[in-house]
Amino acid sequence: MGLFLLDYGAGNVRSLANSLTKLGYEFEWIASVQDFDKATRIIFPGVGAFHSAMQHLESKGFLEPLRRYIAAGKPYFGICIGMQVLFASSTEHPASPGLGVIDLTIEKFDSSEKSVPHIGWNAAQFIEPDERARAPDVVDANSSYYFVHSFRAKYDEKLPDSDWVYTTTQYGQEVFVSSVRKGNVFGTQFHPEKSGFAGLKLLKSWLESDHTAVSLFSPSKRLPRPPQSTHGLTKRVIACLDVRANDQGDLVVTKGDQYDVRERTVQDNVAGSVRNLGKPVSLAERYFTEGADEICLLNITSFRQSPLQDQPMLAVVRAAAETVFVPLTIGGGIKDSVDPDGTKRSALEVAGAYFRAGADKVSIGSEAVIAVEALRRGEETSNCAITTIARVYGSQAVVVSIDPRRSYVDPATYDGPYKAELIHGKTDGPESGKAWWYQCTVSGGRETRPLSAVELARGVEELGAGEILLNSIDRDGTGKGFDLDLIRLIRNAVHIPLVASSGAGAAAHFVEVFEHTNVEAALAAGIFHRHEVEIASVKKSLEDARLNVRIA
Ligand code: 1PR
Repeated sequence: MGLFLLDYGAGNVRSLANSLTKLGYEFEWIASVQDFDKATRIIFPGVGAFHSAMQHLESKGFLEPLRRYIAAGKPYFGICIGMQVLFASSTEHPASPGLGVIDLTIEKFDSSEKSVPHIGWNAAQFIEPDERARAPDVVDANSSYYFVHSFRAKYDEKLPDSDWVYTTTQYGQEVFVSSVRKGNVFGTQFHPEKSGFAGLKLLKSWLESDHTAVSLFSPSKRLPRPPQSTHGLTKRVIACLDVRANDQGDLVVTKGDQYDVRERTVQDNVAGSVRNLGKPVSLAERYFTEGADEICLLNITSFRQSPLQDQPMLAVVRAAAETVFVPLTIGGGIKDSVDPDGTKRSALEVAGAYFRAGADKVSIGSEAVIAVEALRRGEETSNCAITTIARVYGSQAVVVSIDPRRSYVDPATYDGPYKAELIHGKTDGPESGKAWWYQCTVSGGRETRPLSAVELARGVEELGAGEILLNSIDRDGTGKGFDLDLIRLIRNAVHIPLVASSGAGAAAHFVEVFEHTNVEAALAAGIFHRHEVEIASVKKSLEDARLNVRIA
């Protein structure tokens, strides 16, 4: 089979390549205009921004060959931006038209009633009830697929080109086009290469389907699809791996108590060796098979060296991406840096190396604090890591990891800048009479900064971050449950998705955080590493509590 992949150098295309290898398919990359003639199937795994995708196609001279390839009736499968480029235009960049195969427009989600980007696992519904009887089955309406995007084509059955719509999905109160299909052309807004076994199955069905038969299928009757009272987006359960070198120089997964990752001697509480809870790649694979919706790898001592010199971490990502087919977030050391030989590396370059290795999102910690401090001083921030990476790869690829610590004050006398953010201990609890605000830290909690977590969250949203990973140094490793006060405070401050982290000690804590705060995801480390709670039992508890989850 002349299967070719179209890559324009932005974002994680390795995961699709890994999925195809896993399925036993051989493929080539489109390298020249002539390859369009050789190809009998093309997959375009578009990632990043609509404009950069179109610009790259144009600068490489691929626009016309791609148009001709599609017009010739040869099979094309566009993923995410690879689907969006089929449309006439996108409000993401009005000056940059799309291929115009589908005469509909891509617009931004409305963020007034929900977090944007739309990140997570959602369902895809066939637009016609009898669709499966008439066309070869590619999408499975009973599966969840992984979405990560801020722009979408709103579904409107009255528009003429709506006969392209194959499935729709609901997010908040908006129903949008989650896949298109007509003749030789298929496209999904979601990422099959990141949708676990359901995604692998979809890829296999498309690769095996007889596209000449599909050409005969051109439905004309489109049904209205009014929004239902609830959408199908599931709450995500994330496993986090804190990675660092141990005293022998091996890269291990470790886990701290309030960020202290060294064993303590019982007698005199002296710091011992770095806790070793396993190997990063095999643990990541374990969490994928156990049903984690996402996996997060944090290089927790990244501040000590240049990340691009830190080859072992890139190798970990590369190896993990070969066996993990759910999203991978990589954090630690995403910043401008200088190699020992004097070579300058921009944060964008560092992030690019991780995306090419197989990461879907990068997580920025210390640099985000520095950037928001600069923003508050009124300085130029357009070149900060968050903004530059979001510009090229899309804001959905940029997570900010916040490491706040409670800063206690006397509630009777405190008159500082964070008065409006103060949390007062419950009168019947151990913190009765106390009050605190949440202070930002950098370098893994080693240094506190004069900035509150609320200010940081608002600042990073303004700079272009697409998600917040909200840790709590006070709760980390304690098993006391998530810090709901902190989570509510940040939830009310921003419109981007929020991942609650630190303190999970039982499946019930996940139920609690989802029932009492409006977060999109919750993350744990220690309980999963130590087999105290399995991911499946967390999902079961959430299901029992009638929360929407993906059962792998
Ligand atoms: O500052 O951009 O280089 O990023 C460094 C990253 O490393 C940040 O995301 C920072 O949170 C993380 N980090 C640095 N030091 C530590 C440490 O533990 N000593 N780990 C550290 C942060 C916290 C969570 C943890 C949850 C859940 N880890 O990610 O996994 O608290 O734990 P639990 O379920 O066991 O309670 P940069």
